[in-house]
Amino acid sequence: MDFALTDEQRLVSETARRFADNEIVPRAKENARRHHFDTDLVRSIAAQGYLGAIIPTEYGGAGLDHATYGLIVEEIGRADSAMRTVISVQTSLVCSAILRWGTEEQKRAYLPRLCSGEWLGCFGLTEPDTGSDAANQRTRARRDGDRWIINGAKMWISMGNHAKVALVFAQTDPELKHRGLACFLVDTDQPGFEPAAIEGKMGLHGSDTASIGLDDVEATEMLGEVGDGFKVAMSALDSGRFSVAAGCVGICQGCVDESVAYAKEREQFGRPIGSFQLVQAMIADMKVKADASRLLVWRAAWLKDRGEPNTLETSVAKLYATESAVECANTAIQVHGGAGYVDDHPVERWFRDVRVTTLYEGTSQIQKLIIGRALTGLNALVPDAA
Ligand code: COS
Repeated sequence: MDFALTDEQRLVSETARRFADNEIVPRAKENARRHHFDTDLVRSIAAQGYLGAIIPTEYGGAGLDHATYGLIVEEIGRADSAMRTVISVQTSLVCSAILRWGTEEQKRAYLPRLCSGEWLGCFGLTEPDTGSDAANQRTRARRDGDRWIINGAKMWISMGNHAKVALVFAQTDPELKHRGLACFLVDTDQPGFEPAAIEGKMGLHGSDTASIGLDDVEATEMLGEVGDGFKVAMSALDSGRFSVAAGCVGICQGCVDESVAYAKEREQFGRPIGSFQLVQAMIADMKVKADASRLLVWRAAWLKDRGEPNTLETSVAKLYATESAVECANTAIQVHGGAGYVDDHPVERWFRDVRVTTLYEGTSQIQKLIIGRALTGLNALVPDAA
């Protein structure tokens, strides 16, 4: 499908594929087995420029377009969703929010350090009791002279144990509902910022996922103004959801490639299982899902690069690519039979890792709600519009 790519995009994609095969794939299985968040590997990814791919060069990024970014994320996503999650959070959620909402001073202070990997960032939106209803933040912020004091808790925060800077969303005035939210830039290196690793995850074992207690945490900076917090979160998620979708294209494609290779090699009834039409049908289903997902990701990228509204198209891509990747990982295990049930083949890890993609950065149901609202113009959460 690379007929649509420029020479530069093809080169970046091939380079990312080589990097992923040489540096990430050999470590992914062991990191998952050991539940190890591989900070050395994160540094290598940063050295490739992948943490700041879509950030302008003047702020330490690589200055690439979204289409090229999507190609990089596809390759990293195929290699290891845990490392793809690092890129999604660092680049799409944290850096893109600072780029869009930060002052010039904030951009110069934060972006070069985040793009280079000197600092990791995390995105503190979700709470123990606040998931899909993101506007209903329980975390509170009160002004105290020049600073803000934040109290509350965050949940399911990727890189929460390793981040130096946290975007913390908090309510400044509950009466104002989503218009009272603010997005604070929080230095995690202070008393009261208390992350704890979440144990027992189904997948993403090579990823750092934390719950965070916030006990009189101080902040002196925010992105935008008081009241902009919800829009900061939603616009960042427009980028985050894009990157999750692109990573899932990589998983779909990986499932096709691994299944074809295995089906040509594995013999039953005296011939390669790939010669049986029922196996070919499974491979064909995965191929269609991989190609369709990729085209939806490219459409969203194309709109983003033209500066056009793309929330609807991003949600379509996220919904389709994540659901497709879940189905492809399941099907790829079926093609591999018993061999797919152990981690000798990547399909086992993909199956466990991919399950979260229809949950995080907005569940599939939330994507359908966004799509449905956009098409009908009706919003059941506003009483008189239902
Ligand atoms: N970009 C910028 N602004 C946006 C936006 C976007 N993509 N989407 C909505 N907004 C704005 C709206 O324009 C509206 O602005 P006004 O106050 O000026 O009217 C405001 O935000 C509120 O929007 P809306 O009424 O749609 O908010 P809802 O409370 O109904 O919530 C959903 C919308 C459900 C879509 C939102 O809460 C959501 O995405 N939930 C899922 C959260 C999520 O993905 N969590 C996972 C985090 S893992 S990192």
